[in-house]
Amino acid sequence: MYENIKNVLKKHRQSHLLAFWDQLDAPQRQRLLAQIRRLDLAKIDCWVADYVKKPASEAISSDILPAPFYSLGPSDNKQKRKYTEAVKLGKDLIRKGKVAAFVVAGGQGTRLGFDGPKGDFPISPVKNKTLFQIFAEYIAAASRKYNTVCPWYIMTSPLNRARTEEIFRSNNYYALDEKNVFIFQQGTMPNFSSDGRILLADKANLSCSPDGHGGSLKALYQSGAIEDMKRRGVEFISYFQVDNPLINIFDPLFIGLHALDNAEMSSRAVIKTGPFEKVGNFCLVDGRLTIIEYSDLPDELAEKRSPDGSLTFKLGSIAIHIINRAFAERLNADGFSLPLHRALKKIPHVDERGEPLEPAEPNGVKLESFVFDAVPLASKSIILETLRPEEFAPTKNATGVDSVGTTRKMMVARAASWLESAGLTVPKKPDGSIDCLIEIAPGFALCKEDIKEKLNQIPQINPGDKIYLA
Ligand code: UD2
Repeated sequence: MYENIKNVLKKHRQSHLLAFWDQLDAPQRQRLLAQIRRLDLAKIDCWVADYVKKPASEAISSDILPAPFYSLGPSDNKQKRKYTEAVKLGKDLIRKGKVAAFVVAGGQGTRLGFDGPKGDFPISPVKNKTLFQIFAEYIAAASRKYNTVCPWYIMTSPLNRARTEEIFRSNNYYALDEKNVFIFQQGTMPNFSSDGRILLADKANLSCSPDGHGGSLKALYQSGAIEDMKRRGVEFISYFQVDNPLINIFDPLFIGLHALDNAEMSSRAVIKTGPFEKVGNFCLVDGRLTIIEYSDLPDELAEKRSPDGSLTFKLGSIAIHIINRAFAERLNADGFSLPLHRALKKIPHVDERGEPLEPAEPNGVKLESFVFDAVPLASKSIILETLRPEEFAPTKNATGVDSVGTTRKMMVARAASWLESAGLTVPKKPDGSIDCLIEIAPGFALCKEDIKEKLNQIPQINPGDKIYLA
């Protein structure tokens, strides 16, 4: 066995993986061999050539146009009827238990200075609820509202699966039924030196990283989540990211339009704040709907303007999708693979003498896939615009843009706008900013329409108040 693997590694120029063999005990040797056996070395040779050794400078097509989309409100009477029909259908599908929630939560809170799964980060403005708790309360409230069971699938990574499970257990699954919460783990990819050698984390273990949120499509299948959905009769997967507490997980209009149009994977969009906002761009590439990440869109296209002065590529992807369960199944049955994206990173590893290295500068390459690269594989795909203040407040950074502070502020602003739309008064400072903290629990209202039924439960709000509506 050992000799055989040694020869195979030599053929693929990865012999160094066994460099410390003589220093390992029997269980370490077994573990290392098991890790090596799981590698698809022929594929890895291609990745090294295509992505690791050269920055993937994929020739970008010259045929790139802005993508068509459904705007916030219907454009004419015909579309108005369609939106009305879609809302009705969407509600019906939720009620019949055909829609599941799916959050990709493999990421850690590192960028927020938080040591743990990002989903455990406390974010709500009054009660300091964590992201996981907010989603759980939303799902519980939607299950009550539609008198159904909305199952929740949670993708973790090897970095945080055990901790995430522990968090859910110790919080009693946030009052959800444990049977309806399915936590699973995504796959990994080996990390490389820039000359294409797989790095060793220590003498007995390969250095690996989560395979990106694109790995979710395989992980859903391999974990048995898809099978579980099938058993429950789930047909639509509502995909969202762990960092966005404003997510409207079950939006009847979005679900209904997707279903009416027989789409396989659809997306929500916001109008970008500027040409280089860090979101994907919705484009038609050679006639196919494609999401091009901000870092990959050539500057001249990013900055291109229409005659009315607006950005030509104005639609930003906020990583909210409806994915048909059958689409995910089909991709897996076809043995699909998504393109890989390369990132130069600081990767701790052991050097050829077995000494641990903690690099101060990027020293290696991580490869990952992006879920939105599955959009062009869908037979049909729609885009529905959404209002940023209603549905998108990503918590990416400790301070500045897309930070803890901006997210909390947007949570208060959305709550205030819902109350104002019901005719209530929210105290403001002379500069127009909101002069109180308001938090609306999902159990109180899932959307602004729900507020109107609760008017008698809302106290008068005075400047400086902290109001929690539950
Ligand atoms: C993502 C999108 C960007 C835009 C933005 C909106 C990419 C490359 N870009 O930016 O276009 O839509 O979000 O907020 O996705 N995750 C895993 N496993 C992994 C990697 C990520 O579960 O291996 C999860 C992570 O926990 C998070 C989400 O995927 O929920 C997005 O990851 P990110 O925060 O790294 O994405 P970002 O900010 O680059």
